[in-house]
Parts: sequence; structure tokens; C-alpha cells
Amino acid sequence: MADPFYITTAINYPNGRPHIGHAYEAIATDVIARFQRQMGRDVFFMTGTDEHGLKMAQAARDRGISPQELADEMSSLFKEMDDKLHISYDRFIRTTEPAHHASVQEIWRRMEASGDIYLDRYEGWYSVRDEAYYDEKELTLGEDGEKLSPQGTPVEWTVEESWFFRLSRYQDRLLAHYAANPDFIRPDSRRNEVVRFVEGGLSDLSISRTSFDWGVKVPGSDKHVMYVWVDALTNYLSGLGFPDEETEVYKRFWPADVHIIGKDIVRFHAVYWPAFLMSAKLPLPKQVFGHGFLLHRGEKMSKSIGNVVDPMEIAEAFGVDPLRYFLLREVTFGQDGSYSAEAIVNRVNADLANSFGNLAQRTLSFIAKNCAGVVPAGGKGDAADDALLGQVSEAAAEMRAAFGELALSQGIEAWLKAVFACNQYIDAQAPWALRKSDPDRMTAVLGTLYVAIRDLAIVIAPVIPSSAAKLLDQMGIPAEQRTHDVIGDRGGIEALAASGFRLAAPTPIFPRLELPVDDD
Ligand code: ME8
Repeated sequence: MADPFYITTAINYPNGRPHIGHAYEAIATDVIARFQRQMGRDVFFMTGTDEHGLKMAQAARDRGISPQELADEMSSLFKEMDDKLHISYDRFIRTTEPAHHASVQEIWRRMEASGDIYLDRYEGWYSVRDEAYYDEKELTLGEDGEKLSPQGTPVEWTVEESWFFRLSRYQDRLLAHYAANPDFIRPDSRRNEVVRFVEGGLSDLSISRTSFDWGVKVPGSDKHVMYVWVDALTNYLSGLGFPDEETEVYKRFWPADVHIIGKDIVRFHAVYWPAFLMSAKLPLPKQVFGHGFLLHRGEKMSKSIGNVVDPMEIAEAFGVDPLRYFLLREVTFGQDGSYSAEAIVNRVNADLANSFGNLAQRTLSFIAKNCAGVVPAGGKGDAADDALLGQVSEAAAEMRAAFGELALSQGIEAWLKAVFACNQYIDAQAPWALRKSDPDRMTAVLGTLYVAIRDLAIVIAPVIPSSAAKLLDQMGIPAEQRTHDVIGDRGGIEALAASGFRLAAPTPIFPRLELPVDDD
């Protein structure tokens, strides 16, 4: 049986509509999932929504609806976004599912059984209006000297009863785990931050609240709801069927191969989550990867600047695959990146329309028009042909290595280099000039290009799945041959030629994009 591969995104807060940062994480994770499937792994890909907590309760109150109504409405928008962007998830989890509540309560009981949970007092500056605690340094002073929250509401020093988790006990075990598993936190810059943070000492964590009730109830302590991160992180287990540890899915896929998350929540995943799991005596995920943030023209997205861009609008304006390609090609996975309509248009036109699209369109329409659609097979090959297919195979190998390491933009660069090589080859070989002078050689050149284009479409398919499928459909490549195993192999093309398949005049797969006139 194929090797299992369990990959997750963070679960999104559905207190507002999905933004481009959510789309970015879903797309990057999807590319990795699709790549691993192509490599023959048995992939389980999970995503979903994180529906409890104060932020949800507040957003619902602002709109005069219940938190459950808000969660239902917004969660479906996240699902729609995923479907629209061709995110190939296997499970979309919602933390309001009763089975998830049972799972979180079970992990709590296990942490309690390990002696890691105790009752104490939580104190801080609390705003009744905001139903939130603030740090001293976040506060401002009002006109009459009273302390105000960042929202401008009055705060008072408040003490409430809270359950605590003995995070302080786990410092040494966490540091030992990071040292023994250098790939546990990636990229390295995030790893170093986490190690420094943990070396600085860990305080126990307040993990329940009595000031609001929108959450999972603490077992045996009904006034308390769990801190949203205990609840949220446990989704990675619940989605597999935990606490039923005998279920096939759970046995097969836990521990996760990688949690893909943004850099702002690395600490929760690389410090709290492994500590909770150690306490519950469960195996730890193999890796946590903290990707960077997407900035709009170099600025952080914020509702007040008015640049929270709706990913659906971008996908509608430019197409799903162009958006997917742009995000992964332009942003080094792990680092921050910037996007704008111009950047998308320029990148997609340069790489997809002018380079790969043009290569495919020139070659296929030439065959449709001048060879009556007969797939070119045979003909006298020469060293240039072998060299080209060699370059394509090398690019495929580089992509395998890079995608396997989550160096996504690097993998795409290797692909693009091979696309350029094909365009140089077609210009140098000039098949149009060979039509009269050396038809046999023309067939060899076109046949080489047919193999190369097929291979380039196969290896880029995880990034641009629908466009690659459309191109391979036009070319008559059977679904079972769309794997890395065929790379460089002329055999499939010869069989296709022998099958009597005729290439129809191709429709361009990558139209040139125009900048919308109202781009800001
Ligand atoms: O943090 N660019 O939910 P969330 C790239 N519910 N990624 C971004 C981003 C941006 N501008 N803004 C946010 C939560 N993200 C929790 C997670 S997991 C057990 C619980 C990423 O909706 C962010 O880093 O605020 C996170 O990985 C994901 O989007 C969801 O963010």
C-alpha cells in the first residue's frame, strides 16, 4: 500500500470573509498535496474553520446574530473559496462539530490525567465592553486619566478563576525535541525564533475562560470554556476520528507529515501543540512549516487601509490557475511576498502566456495545420533532441527534489528554465523551414517537442491543475500516463500516433491578461 501523507492548513477564523492570505495558504498546501499524490503517496489533506472563541462571539454580536449563525454563514464562504480555487481537500473540519467537542474534551482529560492541569486565578486588564483582556502596554489613557483599551473602552483590573496548563514543565523536553529533529520547525529562521523563545523560559498557560461561553466546555467544570487554541489545535486529531484511536484513518495518518501555517501562529504549533501532545502521550507531528505573509503592494492588509482583497475577485479577473501560479512562483515559500494586479499580469503573461503557452500553441497548431493532426513519431533524431529531453528530465528531477522540500518557487524556476530551453530549441530547429527541405527531420523535431510539452504539463500540473489537464486532453495523453514515470519516454507518444489519434486545432490555454482599468 502507498505511503501515507497527512497535510493540513491552519483552520481559518470565520469571523469575516476569506482574504487573499487564506487563499494563499490553501493553494500552497494544495500544490504540495497534489504533488505528493503524483509521487504515489496516499494523501489525506485537511482544512476547515476555527469557529469558537471571543473573536467569533464579538463579531456575531456586532452583527446581531448568534455565533453559530455567523459560523455557518462564513464557514460556507471558506468552503466555497476552496472549491473555487480547486483545493483538493479530503476533509473540511468545523470545530462546532459535536465529534470535535468530544475529541477536545478527551485531550483535556488526558492532560489532566498527566497532572498538567490545575485551577488558579487569571488576572489582567479586562474590558467588559470588549469582553477581552489587554496587556498593560496596549492601554492608553483617557482624558480624565482612566485606562482605556485599544478600542477606547474602559478597562478594569479583573481576577477570574481559570484552569492552567503546566507548560513550564515542558521546556527541556521541547528543546530536546527540536535538537533531535532539526526539521521539526521550518524554515530555519522560524526554528531559531522558537528555540530562543523556549530557551527564555515558559510560563504556564491559562487555558479556560469564564467570561464568555462560546466554546468547548471543560469536562466537569461547566462554567469554563476552553481557551480557543486548545480547541483549535486538536482539530488535526479530530478530523481523523480521534479519540477513536482504532479507526483506520487515524491509525494510518497520525502523526501528520506537515502542518502548513502562517508565521504568526508558529508559536502555537511549535510550542503549545507539541507540549499538549506530550502531555496527552500522543505522537508529535513530523513538521510545522511557517509560511510568510502576503502583502498588498508591500503593505500589511488591513480593513482600515482598504486593501483586504477578495481572492474570489482576483480569481475571477485573472483565472484560478494564473492566480495559483503567480502566488507560488512569485513568493518564496517561507518568506513574505507582495502582490498587485500588475505583478500578476506581468508574471502570468511572461511565464504562462508568452513562454509555456506560446510553446504549446505554436507546436500544436503547426502539427494540426501542417501534419493533418498526425502526432509526429519516428523521424531522425539527433543530439539536440536528446539534449532537450535530457534538460526536461533534469528539470523534472529538480522539481521533485524542490517540491519534496517545500521549496515551491525554486521548483517552478527549474520548470521555467526547461520551458525556455524548448523555446530556444524550436527557434534553432525551425521546423517550419524543414517542411519542404527535410520532412523526416521536421517530424523528429516536432516529436521531440511533443514529448517535452507533455512532460512540462505533467510536472507543472500540481500548480495549475486545470490548465495542465486541458492541455494534456488536447494532446490526447491518457490520464494514467500523467505521472513522472513517463518523463522523457517517447514510447507513449509513438503509441498515441499508432492509435490513430488526430490533434485538433488547439485553443490557447493561457490567454494574455490585461490590467483591469480600475486597478488602484
Ligand atoms: O490564525 N498572508 O486563523 P486566521 C498569508 N484560527 N497568510 C496569512 C495572512 C496573510 N496576509 N493572514 C493570515 C488563525 N494568514 C487560527 C488558526 S490553527 C489550529 C488555528 C494565515 O483565519 C495565518 O497565518 O487568522 C493562518 O495560518 C491562516 O491564514 C488562518 O488565519
